[in-house]
Amino acid sequence: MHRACSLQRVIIHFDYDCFYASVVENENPALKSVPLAIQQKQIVVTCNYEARRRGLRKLQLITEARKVCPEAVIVLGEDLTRFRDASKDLYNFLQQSIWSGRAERLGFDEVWLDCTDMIDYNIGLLNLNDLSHSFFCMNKDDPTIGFAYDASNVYGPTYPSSPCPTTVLSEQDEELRLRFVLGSHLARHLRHELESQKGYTSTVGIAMNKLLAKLAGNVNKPKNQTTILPPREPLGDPERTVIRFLDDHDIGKIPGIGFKLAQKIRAHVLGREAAFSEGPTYAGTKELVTVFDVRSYPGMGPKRLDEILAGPGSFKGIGGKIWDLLNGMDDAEVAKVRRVPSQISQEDSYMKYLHTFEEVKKQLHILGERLIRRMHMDLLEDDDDGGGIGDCETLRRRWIAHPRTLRLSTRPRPLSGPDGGRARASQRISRSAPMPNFVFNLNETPSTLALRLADEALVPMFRKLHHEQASWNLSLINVAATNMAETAAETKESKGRDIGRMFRRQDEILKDFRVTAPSEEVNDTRSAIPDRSAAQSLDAMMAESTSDIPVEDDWDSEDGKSQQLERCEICENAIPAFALAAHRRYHDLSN
Ligand code: DGT
Ligand code: MG
Repeated sequence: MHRACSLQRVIIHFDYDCFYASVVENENPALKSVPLAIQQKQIVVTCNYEARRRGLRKLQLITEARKVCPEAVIVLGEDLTRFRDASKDLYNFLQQSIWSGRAERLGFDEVWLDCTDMIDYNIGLLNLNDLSHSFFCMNKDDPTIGFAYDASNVYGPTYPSSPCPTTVLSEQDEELRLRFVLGSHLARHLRHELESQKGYTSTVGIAMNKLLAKLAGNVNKPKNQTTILPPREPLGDPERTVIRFLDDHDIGKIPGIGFKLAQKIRAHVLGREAAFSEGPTYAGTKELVTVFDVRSYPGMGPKRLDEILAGPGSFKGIGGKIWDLLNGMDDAEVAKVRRVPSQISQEDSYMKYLHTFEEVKKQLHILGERLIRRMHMDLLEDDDDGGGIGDCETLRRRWIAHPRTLRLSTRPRPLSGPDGGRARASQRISRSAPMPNFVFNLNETPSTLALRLADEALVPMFRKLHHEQASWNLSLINVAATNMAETAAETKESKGRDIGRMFRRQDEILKDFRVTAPSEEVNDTRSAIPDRSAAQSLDAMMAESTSDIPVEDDWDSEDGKSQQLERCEICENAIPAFALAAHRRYHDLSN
């Protein structure tokens, strides 16, 4: 029953073309015609297509890139704010264009949309006698909103690229084909809207599930789309399109099969460990082991995969799950749009010691200010009510959620091993406290609020985490706003407490009594970041660059989720965050 339903789904996957470079180009259109590379640490994380034409590649060392294309414009992209903001804007645009509320992001530049309901509705509107003059309705409440299209033909490239003349589609596959014809036109429309309204081109895949939609997009890059068409049945038939499509892929390229799983499968098929290609960044495999190689390996199936993949980190039924993926089956739903992020965090990494207390405090202020700015971007919305007070921009905005907890995490740099070599990266330690209410005050600048946040909350938290008086050897500091309390109930009708309004009212009452200080000089936060350019070995640099460039999860970096440690204020031991409450009870009992 469930599988039958999932066969009907129409999923569209977006991958924005050379995303970071496009963000920079959109800020400065003159860069569109020149080779442009975006640098993080010592790596080109992406480059535009003009640069790619001249031999630049993603994840190339900057030194190499300068040799290959000395004329390339290299822009520093370590501050992710502009990319995050653009990503959020594009995501909002896409999710508002569809009906299902199912729009899921992956990183900053990929989005899946579940368009099944729109396709269902528009199939119902078709005049089967005149498919070439169809109209795709984008708004059920207003039948004039939408676009004209030719439903007798798929738009853009397809897989297979042309139908096999001998294949006769079953009635069910004919129906499916029509659904994907409509999906292909909807994808074209959304791509074009994204380009004309937002200035971003994208590469799109249209298929019946998330796995296939993502892989389909890779077939024709950039600025293009690919639709996977029937025949899709019968299951297990090698002529099935999906099987043929997947069979050529390297096993490691299948979403859901991570690096370690792929290595285990490769080792089983090859009968030995698969060799790696040497490289400073992602070490790809030298040896291609395709989905076909695995599927057709004697005795291969869910049970055998269970045996191969057993071990730490594997879950019950992993073999069946991976076997499904190898057969193009993926029942995973496209996640629903979330109104607010689960948490917001800002972090920076440091190459050098933070020697003095003033340096630490400055970093906490910088990160605090960035955090407050992000909270404004992600957690404020226009207040229709207007509040009726003043005409200042900030006064017309209100909080849609309040983070209740402020968390400070640091990552002490590991000591060198006995042989003098670098030890593996150490874990983060963190400390949480209630978020002070004053950060929700919209009448103060983020910089002013951040000074207070640093003085009154972050510095005391830092002191509790680190007892040394000076020369802190930290590789990272992260400040986070967590434990979101949504204020969905705080509508005009609601009786809930709206901290933003409370400050506004207070501001109105106090305005005649306020003494205004001369505006404070706001530092350029970027220049305050400790000097990263100090001479260091390439090895050290790469170790930093691979581990410290934030992983983009949610709208934030959060690579320390796995094992947060907090310091017990009584015995000073580092305790896993989840166990801290129980640990405190232990102290209570022993008193
Ligand atoms: P594309 O999709 O091939 O046209 O090019 P991009 O630049 O959109 O590349 P994509 O989709 O793989 O990644 C999206 C952005 O994420 C990209 O603009 C830069 C960043 N990014 C990708 N891979 C890495 C990585 O390994 N490390 C870091 N720090 N950033 C990365
Ligand atoms: Mg991309």
